[in-house]
Amino acid sequence: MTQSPGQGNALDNLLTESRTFPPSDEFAAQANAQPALYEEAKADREAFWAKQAERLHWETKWDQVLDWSGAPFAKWFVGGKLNVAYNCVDRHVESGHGDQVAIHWEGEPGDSRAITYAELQREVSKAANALTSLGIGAEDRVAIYMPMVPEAIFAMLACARVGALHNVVFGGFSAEALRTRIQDSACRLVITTDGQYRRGTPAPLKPAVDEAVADAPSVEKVIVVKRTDTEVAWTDKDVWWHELVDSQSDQHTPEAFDSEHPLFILYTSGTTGKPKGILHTSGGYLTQASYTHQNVFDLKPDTDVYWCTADIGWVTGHSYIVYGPLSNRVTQVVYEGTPNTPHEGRHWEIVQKYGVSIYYTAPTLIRTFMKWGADIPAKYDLSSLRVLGSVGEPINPEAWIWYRENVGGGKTPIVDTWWQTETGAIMISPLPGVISTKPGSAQRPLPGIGAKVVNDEGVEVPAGGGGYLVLDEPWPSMLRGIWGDEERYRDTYWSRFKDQGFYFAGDGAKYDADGDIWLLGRVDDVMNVSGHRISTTEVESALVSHPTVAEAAVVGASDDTTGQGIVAFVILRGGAGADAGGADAIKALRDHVAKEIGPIAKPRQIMVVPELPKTRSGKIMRRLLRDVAENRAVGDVTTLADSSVMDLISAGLQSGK
Ligand code: 6R9
Repeated sequence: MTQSPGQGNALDNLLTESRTFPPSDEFAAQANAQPALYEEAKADREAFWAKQAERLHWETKWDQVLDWSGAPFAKWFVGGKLNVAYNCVDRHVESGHGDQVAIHWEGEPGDSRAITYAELQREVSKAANALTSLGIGAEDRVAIYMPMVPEAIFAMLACARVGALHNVVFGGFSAEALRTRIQDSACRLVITTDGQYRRGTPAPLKPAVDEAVADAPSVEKVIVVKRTDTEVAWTDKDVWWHELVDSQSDQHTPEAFDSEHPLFILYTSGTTGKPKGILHTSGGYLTQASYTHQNVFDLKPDTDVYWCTADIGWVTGHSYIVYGPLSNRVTQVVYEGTPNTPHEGRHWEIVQKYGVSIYYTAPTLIRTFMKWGADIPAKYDLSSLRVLGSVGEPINPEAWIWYRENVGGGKTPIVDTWWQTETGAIMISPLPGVISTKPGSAQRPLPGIGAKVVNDEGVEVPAGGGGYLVLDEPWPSMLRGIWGDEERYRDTYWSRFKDQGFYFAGDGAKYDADGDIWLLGRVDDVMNVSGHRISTTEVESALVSHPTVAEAAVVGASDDTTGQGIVAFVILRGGAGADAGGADAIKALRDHVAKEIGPIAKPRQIMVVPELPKTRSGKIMRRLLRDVAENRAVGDVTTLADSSVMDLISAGLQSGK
């Protein structure tokens, strides 16, 4: 990376990442998305979305594309009726693709199962009949607390089929987290497993359900899938999946529901302690999930093998494992386990085994792969890969390049997809085959989507300027509110730019000279050092571009002189410990950041640590690092994937002193 001559603002210097990767002629010629898509959407947005909705089967066609008269509560495809599960399963069987594999399921211990669309239809029908037999129907809420087993997907689709709302709770969450999520949406049913595999060993899961349900009187029944054959306590609410579901008829006639019929609630954390139940509905959600999946990943249902490594506990699993892909008649891999069980090449072994052609993962995992070394993917045949995706956080250019070179064979387009639980589907991303990709930038809103970077007053900033990301047009898969809390919905997303009517995403962003959008992390992660706005992500990116650094997390710690000071936590490559972080090494890193961004971004302090605190979805918990940086007692660690990490960090720092 070279530096451009001083432009006054430290941020500008990072945006000198100027490498671009145009699509090959060959890719462009066969791409689903063509440049005209942008023009078409611009000419008439509603007509564009109406055309996209035609990709689905509607029992009754809508009579109005968008009703925004009750803003900020949107109604899309008003008057239309459809069944979401029918669109994801049955219609593919009816069009003659019953024998196509829908899911290549790979269990952590090495067991596997290929599920065709015909089989998926039978499994989902049986599960839907089971729900009906328990009296579960339209508008009822069902909590799903399961590892990545096929029954989790059957359960989600069965809910959709009978019009019940699923509330999927990540299997790594605690009993307490499960209880609050069940209580808030008053679930009548919980679907779970006896246990789940965690790094090669079965761990019990049902005890957490027992604990949660003991305090959640709305729950009438608990369906338990046998996965690990772990001994479980049994209550009179419990029923085995294999006893209840397997005895049902595999025939079930789906009922068409209103386009705005609620499809699911998914809880996500906000700025307060109480998680927000994000509500999504049917027709608009499925339209955008389907459209984005087909165009952003260039899916060819007859030839591609797609793999999204997310868990169904997160929105990425909802939109890009279940609804988008299945509505597009995908053949996909679903993997139950962790990426290093039983070895660090597990993902590449799976890519090779199934000939995966589209692979979608998170930057945190890419950086972990970097840490493990390029020699690991090099041992496998990854030549089937043709599109790579990234989601969840900004991807630093170094990780992007590493991903392209070492996973994508130096040829695959990488789609950096920006979106949120709230947006339901991808909003900002390059379209492969159309846009020259640029490492580190999500680039531009998809056709049909309105997104801008604005300043404090809500005025769009010029090229080169930074500010807040807003969405200035309603979109089909937008959230329809926060479950049971209309006021919080209005406050959180619609009050910041009330006059302009913009949706406030909570992310900082910037335009580069080409007008491409760079996401700079959550606004609360933006530091202010001597009046300069510097994103934690930018400094992290600079640190990670140094050859000795494997991973970095940066926080703004309060500073008497500068307002905030930059404190960096780094993991060195090859697992080098704190002793490798001598004064010279630290100085080299500080100088490197100064060179990459500017002296203003030089960390006040750099600490070498063995691990970083991450949530179960892989997001770094900067709040905890800020506690360390500001010499406070470390706060609540219950949402960490591994709560002992903070002890490791503190111990390492003590001994390093
Ligand atoms: C899909 C998902 C949403 C937040 C979002 C932003 C960050 C997601 C990103 C990205 C930069 C990307 N984020 N994708 N930041 N580039 N490509 O992750 O949903 O869990 O709700 O998180 O994640 O900060 O606001 P969710």
